[in-house]
Amino acid sequence: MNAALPPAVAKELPWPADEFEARLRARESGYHIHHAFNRRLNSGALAPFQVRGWVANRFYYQQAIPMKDAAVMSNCDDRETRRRWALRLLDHDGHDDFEGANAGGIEVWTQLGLAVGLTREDLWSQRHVQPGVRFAVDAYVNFARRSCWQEGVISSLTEMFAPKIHADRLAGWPSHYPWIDASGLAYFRNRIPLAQRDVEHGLEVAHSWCDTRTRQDRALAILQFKLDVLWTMLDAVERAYPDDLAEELRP
Ligand code: AHQ
Repeated sequence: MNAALPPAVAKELPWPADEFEARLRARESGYHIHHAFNRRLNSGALAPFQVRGWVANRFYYQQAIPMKDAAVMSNCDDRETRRRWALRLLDHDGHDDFEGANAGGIEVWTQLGLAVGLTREDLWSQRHVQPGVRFAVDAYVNFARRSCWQEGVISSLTEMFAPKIHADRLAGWPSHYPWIDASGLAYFRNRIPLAQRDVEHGLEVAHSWCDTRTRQDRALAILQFKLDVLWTMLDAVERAYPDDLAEELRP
């Protein structure tokens, strides 16, 4: 706080960049890595049907990401930003021959689905998607459609916290879930460097856009909205797949 200015003026000044970023990063405490369902998932406490339920529901999020990113692009009048942002769509939808390393993250997530015992149709039919997951993901896509591109970019900054959650899966799943073929974990391995690249771009935009305290506060509110999207998804998945779910209802 700037002591030389009257409090009413000082509290309207933007925080210095490092303090603003520290406040963004402090929201990690609300990241879905701390959700009870994720803690059970990454500690090996879940049964195969519960892992399958999570994979099938997260597929709905993954397949929505390119539509969210296209919405951000559609609002963006800056070619330099579009050139960088376009990489995100290719990362998920694939490019060139769409084979192997060019297949894209949605296809690699499909491989995770097959590795946990789901069929391609289980995923692409969306038959396992829970209402709460659908509503949370759709809220994210619609946010990107109706927001300025800068706020759309800021909403992706939950990925500041993603490398840790991917690393937890890579470290724990092979021993916790030996029934899952290790090749199915490729998505998590692939995503870590991409998340780091994307966060670098997202923070550049956040710092240049948030040149007032009002915009900095707005950025924190947007990040909280996206944290709530991810948290709500796990609430819905946790509720859908209790330990005592009847056998015939298990994915
Ligand atoms: O696999 C994930 C991914 O492709 C993205 C894109 C990014 C965005 O644009 O909002 N966020 C994101 C995330 C992915 N995986 C999540 C996970 O827990 O595996 C984390 C999620 C995120 O932190 O926003």
